[in-house]
Amino acid sequence: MYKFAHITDCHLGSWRNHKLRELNIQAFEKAIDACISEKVDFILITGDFFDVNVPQLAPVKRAVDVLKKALDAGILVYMIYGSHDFNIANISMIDILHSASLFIKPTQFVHNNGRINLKFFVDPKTGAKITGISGRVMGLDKEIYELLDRNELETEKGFKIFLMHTGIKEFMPLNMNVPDSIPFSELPKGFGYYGGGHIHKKIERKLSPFSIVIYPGPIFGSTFQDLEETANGEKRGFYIVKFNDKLVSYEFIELPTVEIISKELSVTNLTSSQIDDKLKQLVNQLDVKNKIVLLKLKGKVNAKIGTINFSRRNSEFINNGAIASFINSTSLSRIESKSITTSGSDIANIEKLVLVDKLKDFNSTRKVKKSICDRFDNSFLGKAGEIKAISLLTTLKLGRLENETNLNYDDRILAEAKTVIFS
Ligand SMILES: [Mn+2]
Repeated sequence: MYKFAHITDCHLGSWRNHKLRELNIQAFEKAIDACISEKVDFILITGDFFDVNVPQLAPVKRAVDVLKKALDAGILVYMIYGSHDFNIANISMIDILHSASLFIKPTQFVHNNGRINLKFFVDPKTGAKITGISGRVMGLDKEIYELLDRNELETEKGFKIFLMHTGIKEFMPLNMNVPDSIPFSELPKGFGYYGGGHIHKKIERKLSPFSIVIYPGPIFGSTFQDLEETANGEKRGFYIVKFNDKLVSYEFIELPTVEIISKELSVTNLTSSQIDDKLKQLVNQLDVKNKIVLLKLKGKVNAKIGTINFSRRNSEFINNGAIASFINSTSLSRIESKSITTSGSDIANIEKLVLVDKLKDFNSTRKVKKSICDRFDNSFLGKAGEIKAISLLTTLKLGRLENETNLNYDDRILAEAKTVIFS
């Protein structure tokens, strides 16, 4: 009897918050350590190994160290790419790891009379026959599925594994919208194991006693939504699967994670200070020590959302021992948001008119010292405010540099925006 592990959607390097980034990498390290102590024969990774195609080097080094550890223990890693891993125009970090033979990419195919023939990679130790299709940005892998010569794959003998980084329409959870999923009919039949990535949820679908489709879901998660779902009971981990010439058994290995407090606050009809009072109350009430705090504000409010000091409340949660705190106000809307009608000669002119109009009802009504109010007014109202608003808008419109990661881009724009605001 043999066994393999199936890990997916590691998104290494994700999270700007360094504690969350660390927890994510640790989850991967724990998963590989478990594979080594369980003495699995090989490991499958089904894409989104990194969060961006050129990640920061610190997480890359950690990833390389861990992959090397598995190789040194005699465990081969088979990996397909996910939509996050690469960029069609450039060389990606994952390509460099592949060039260094840290993993095998079982996705070779040839075009043959308008059809696509996928090659099997035979695992030297177990004889398992592995093939797969990498995920493509914007679901461009769909074309490969459509042209696939399934018959050739289906007649191959042995224990066969198919790796994919795409959803399968029929098997997606009802509440999930995965627009670029493929129909199950596009997959070759008769494989012992279909290993999926891309879907950030754990899905098991038994097709017959000796055939199963499994999406392990991410090892930790890379978005707020992922963490929200973890808080609501979604388990995070990976699979260990046993087989001989057929599928024998499969087991989900949960990776322990930190506790997440996820709350939705309905703040309909409240004013800014009433919303802030609610938040202060939570700061005092909740035991957040070593937990992640996710607060989502919902409703139509009477408030100027911009005047609520969310970052202050976030830091208070952190001071009380939270690992990370996020107050999400993107679902809030104003009861009567005033619309502005204007006309101008070009975009820049219209933007300027809108900003000037908006600035008219902008003032420092907060309960702070007069000297601070005066400084604020001198800097943000009237002509000075107009210039600041326009240059801030210009800064926020700056594009990403070639090969700049999301993280570096965000940091640069934030730094430039701060310079505009505080100059
Ligand atoms: Mn993913």
